[in-house]
Amino acid sequence: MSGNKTPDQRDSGEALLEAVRAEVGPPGRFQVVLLNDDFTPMDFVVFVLQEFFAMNQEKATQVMLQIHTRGRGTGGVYSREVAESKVNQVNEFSRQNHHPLLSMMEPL
Ligand code: TYC
Repeated sequence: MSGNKTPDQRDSGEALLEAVRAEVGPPGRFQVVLLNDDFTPMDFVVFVLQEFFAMNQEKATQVMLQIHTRGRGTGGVYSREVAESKVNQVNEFSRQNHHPLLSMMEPL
């Protein structure tokens, strides 16, 4: 039973957890960055931002225009695993649709 620990067992469990946390470090946060290019249609980028980054049409249009004018923009910020998955999904979806749109992840 997990709810029946002596005070000493609780102390050693917390100490162990703290030692493990010190070893692995804080959970990382990663931003998924989309890059501008000269060929991907604007409406395709808006669609990607809506489908993979849960933006509404207005927000997706703003972010797409920011990427278009400034060269890059952020789709979202996630754990390492989720950011890796977003990058793979976006790049694969773009490739399947014959567009050069690329995303990458960056640690924050
Ligand atoms: N620059 C592209 C065009 O003029 C549009 C575009 C926006 C492409 C954002 C990629 O991540 C991107 N059609």
